[in-house]
Amino acid sequence: MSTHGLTGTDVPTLDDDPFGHRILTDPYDFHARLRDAGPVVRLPRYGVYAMGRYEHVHASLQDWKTFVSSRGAGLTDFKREKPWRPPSLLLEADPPDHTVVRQAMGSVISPRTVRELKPVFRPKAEALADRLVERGAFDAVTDLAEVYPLQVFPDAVGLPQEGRDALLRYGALAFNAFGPHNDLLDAALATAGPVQQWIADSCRRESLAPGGFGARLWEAADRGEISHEQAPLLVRSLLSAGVDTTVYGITNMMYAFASHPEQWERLHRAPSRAKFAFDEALRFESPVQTFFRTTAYDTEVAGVPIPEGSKVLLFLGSANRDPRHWGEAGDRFDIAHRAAGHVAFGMGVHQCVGQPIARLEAELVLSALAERIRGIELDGVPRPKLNNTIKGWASIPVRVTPA
Ligand code: QZP
Repeated sequence: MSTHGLTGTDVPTLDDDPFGHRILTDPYDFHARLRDAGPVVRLPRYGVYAMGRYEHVHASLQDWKTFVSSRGAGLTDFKREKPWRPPSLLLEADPPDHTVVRQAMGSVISPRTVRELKPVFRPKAEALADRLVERGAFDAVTDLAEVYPLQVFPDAVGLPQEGRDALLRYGALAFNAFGPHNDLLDAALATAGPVQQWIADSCRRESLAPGGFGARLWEAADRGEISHEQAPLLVRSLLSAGVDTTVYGITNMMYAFASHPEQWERLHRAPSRAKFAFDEALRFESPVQTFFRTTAYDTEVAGVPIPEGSKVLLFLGSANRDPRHWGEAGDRFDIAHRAAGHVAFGMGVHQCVGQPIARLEAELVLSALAERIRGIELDGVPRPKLNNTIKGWASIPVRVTPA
């Protein structure tokens, strides 16, 4: 670590590449160095600032006036460079514009509308759990985490049947695009054309089945809550943020359990803890590891000056293990932890609006498995899946003992 003078104050500097394969594969040593280096650190490789401690990540997420989203939640500063797609009206917007759109999305995805999905989602989780237990050995990613969300979510949105494989590829593209233009983004861009076309087509009113989240967003436009020009972009937000996030959330939860069999035994004895176990898994290995804000004016965090127009990389996955907040237990997966307050869903005005759907999917899958499975263990070496923003696994072979 070196220090670099900026307006008279020394800002710690780290030369690491947080978007390189090594740190994306196993970020936790880097997180500890980032937190120990200081509350605000410079990453000269990308000309950005970074925060890894819970206190400052949390505070910056709440402070939407200073740390704006309208200049992009990725490395690209929308004020200076052209975004790769028209900006999201939700993610890449600030109040008061954001507030209107968020309200419309929040009325479509409400605790009530999501509660109505439970009887639709539950039997599919139970049927899948039955099949997997029957097999005894399966891949927790390709046979479970990549399967279940796609069995329920596209139908809930009302998407066309044909071409749904574009959803995961679009997610990989969108989440890589928050990072630098590296090999991972290049690989996603190579097949992006038809994927983006399918997404755009699916956001049109004619494509969306009645009664689904997509149609309901168009109805919100009919009621004047949003404009008809905004409706397809809000549907696009569902498709950008609603698939990979839940796939990786279920993936990482299964990884946490497969690598901590004693925690599974506790869950099996009390499957109603599934809800809390999901939060602990999100805290322990956060699917969305990082995203950016941009400073709207010259500011200061913990005495460190940050000039206007700086990109600030917030390490959610690091905040969620920071021993300054969680104690030494922060690095341990323990379903008895009180994981409340984690920032895996963000915090503040942008906190995940789809959260009730994600929770419903994860809890149904986990409780269905917890009731049927007494023991779980790794049955091979898990293979990581690399992405500039979202952390997960390509394969997690497991073996299970039926209850
Ligand atoms: C992605 C959108 C963790 C977030 C970056 C996930 C996300 C949220 C919203 C959108 C995309 O509105 O397109």
